[in-house]
Amino acid sequence: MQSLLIANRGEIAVRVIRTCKEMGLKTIGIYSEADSNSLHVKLADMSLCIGPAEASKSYLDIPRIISALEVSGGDAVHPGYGFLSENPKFAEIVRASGKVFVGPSPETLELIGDKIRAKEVAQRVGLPLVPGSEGPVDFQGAIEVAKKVGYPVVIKAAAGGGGRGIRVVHNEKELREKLPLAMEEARVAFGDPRVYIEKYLINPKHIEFQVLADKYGNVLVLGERECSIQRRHQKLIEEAPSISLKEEKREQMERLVAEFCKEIGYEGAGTVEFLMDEDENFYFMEMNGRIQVEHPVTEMITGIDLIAWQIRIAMGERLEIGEINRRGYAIECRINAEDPNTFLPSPGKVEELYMPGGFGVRIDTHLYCGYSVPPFYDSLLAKLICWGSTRDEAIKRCLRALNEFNISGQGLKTNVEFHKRVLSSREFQQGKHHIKFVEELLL
Ligand code: MV4
Repeated sequence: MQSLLIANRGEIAVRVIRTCKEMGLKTIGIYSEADSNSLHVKLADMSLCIGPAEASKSYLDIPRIISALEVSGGDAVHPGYGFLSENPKFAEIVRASGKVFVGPSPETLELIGDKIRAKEVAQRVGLPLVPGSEGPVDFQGAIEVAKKVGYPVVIKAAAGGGGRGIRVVHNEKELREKLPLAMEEARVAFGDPRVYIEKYLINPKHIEFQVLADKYGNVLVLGERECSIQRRHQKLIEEAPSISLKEEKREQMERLVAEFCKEIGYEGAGTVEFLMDEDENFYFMEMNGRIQVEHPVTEMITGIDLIAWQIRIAMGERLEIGEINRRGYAIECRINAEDPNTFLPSPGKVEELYMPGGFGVRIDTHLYCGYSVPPFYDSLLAKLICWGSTRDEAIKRCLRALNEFNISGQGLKTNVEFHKRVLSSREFQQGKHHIKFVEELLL
């Protein structure tokens, strides 16, 4: 492999390009008409404009991306996160073009995209599940299951995930009303009306395990990340390790996660997602077959470049990382272009930019002074990742770094102040936060 096309934009395109350069790979960028001034276009060895601003006609348009791959002569595609990263058809077409897809096989993507099939595998390897339906439910089945496990319950679309296609219901009347709507919604959104039922857990934590798996059945679990600070399924702060998890439990979960990955023939970097209740009970939710936004917190405590390993695995290299030494704590704050009051996106031109630095501070961003943040894509501007030898040190370093941040320009607003508020809160500092914390904080 000599060259790699990055089928993405923003900070993750920059992140992938940086590692490629260190590995001696030629980088090919693609961009929409709204992104011609993007940093990834400036950093890539060559770039191709693939279409207009709308993602459906550029970053989500498979034929246009495959054409760019052919024209540029790239050997491989890195999909980043979002866009086509977990699309089995895209992975299949890249493979059929004789190119390397940096990620799991189309078959594996298909499997984990079906949350019902993924849960069946999880059950088989002994991962704990939330009490609920076994497989998809019809109207009568749903009512029976809900009666058995008790309300509230959650209706989830088999083809959903990441918070898409989920609905909480509190009693039988509401279930009878919402179930047909949920099925219809799932059919329209995903072309798959199947739904399943789970008991709704109250105020759990979101904990996910990072894995790397090669083509030869070797699986490495690189510990967990806690991602409970979120709003409307958009994560805002992530950290590793979780302070709510004892070493024995961590090791037990890592063994089960490795079994799960072996069972599905997983290849590449992936994340297995759980909810955890106050008694350290884990419940399998889903697997994500991509690199995630929050991967740097794992990199910061393990010293392992996850993007480099994604690429090496795709090239057929063996996972040869002996003992992984984990050290200290890392916290990531997602700096978004959004109004601090309404949380609505507030893109604009970056006129002043000062970014923090110093010991234990990492920033992954595509921003530069004079760059105009386009309104067409997600509002992530930068990720501030701080390391500390203790969690308290990591929190203090994050707060210090946030105080140094200055991103300003016409119309541009950020959530820097929000992060200071969360990191200063007693709940976060004591590790008592859960997935409903931000909602409660804003009340
Ligand atoms: C749940 C739940 C409570 N009980 N399942 C949303 C995203 C998807 N991966 C799983 N989700 C949830 N599933 C049961 N049985 C609560 C959520 C949930 C959530 C999970 C993780 C992070 C943020 C969340 C926000 C709202 C709901």
